[in-house]
Amino acid sequence: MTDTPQAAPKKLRRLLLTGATGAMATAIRPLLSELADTVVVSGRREVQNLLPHEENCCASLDDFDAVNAAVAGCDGIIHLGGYSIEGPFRPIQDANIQGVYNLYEAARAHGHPRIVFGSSNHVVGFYPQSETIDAQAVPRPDSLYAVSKIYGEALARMYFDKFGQETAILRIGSCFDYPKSHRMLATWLSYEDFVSFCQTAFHAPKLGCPIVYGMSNNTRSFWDNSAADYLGWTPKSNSEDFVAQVQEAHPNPDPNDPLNVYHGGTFPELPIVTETKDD
Ligand code: 15L
Repeated sequence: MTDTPQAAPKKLRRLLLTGATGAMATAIRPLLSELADTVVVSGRREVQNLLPHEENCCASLDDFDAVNAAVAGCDGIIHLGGYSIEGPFRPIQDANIQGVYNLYEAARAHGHPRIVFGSSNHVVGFYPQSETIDAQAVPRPDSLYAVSKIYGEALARMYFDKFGQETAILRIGSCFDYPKSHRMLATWLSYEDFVSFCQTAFHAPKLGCPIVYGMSNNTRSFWDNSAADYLGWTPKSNSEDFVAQVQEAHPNPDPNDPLNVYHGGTFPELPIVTETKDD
């Protein structure tokens, strides 16, 4: 019996990773050599310890010229840049409103490379964990940060409808090395599954502009991704492998703790931050 030769996984030529100095990007960077020959790592600061497949490109998202230069020549973009937690409005506005507009304008100027837009589960953060929702559910943002992500999702949709710019909108759950709470047994997304999602998004025959919840193949979940089955993404990790570890760390979860009440965990209870350090 002869082995059937396996087709080599498809690769991009030049992939842009924004937010490259952030924790999630730092964790996935080594895996991105599977996706592209060259990865342009972009953030406000230079990335230290460049890997052999990487090139540095400093760009603050609110600086169009810098973003435009980073996007030039790329055939795919993973957008993890921006303000990724709740905070004062001004920096959220600079990075997640102006910045995302700059990114889409640059993509329009450079041939519409496919984009994986890192949105957040917090756009539906006010839903109770007792309710399972799909991508059609009306957003219930739990923070200014989440509202800015809804803007990004809407912008992606508008660029798709107007210009055919394809984007995979990934409402990332909790992308860490392992689930750290009972909530994360539902929201956890492994690094490997994130990267396999990007691979799928870049090479699906037809991408469109789907909204997908960024979670692994968790047995427990409060999100339904069946509308995106056409993409053929099959996440492989399952948080169930970490149940004992989570239970040991958090033996008696309080059912009234917001962490165990809302999809967004503690975010619904966070205050509005009205001041920045510059004020
Ligand atoms: C997010 O959107 C944050 O960027 C991340 O720090 C986590 O809080 C994550 O959501 C989560 O909900 O676990």
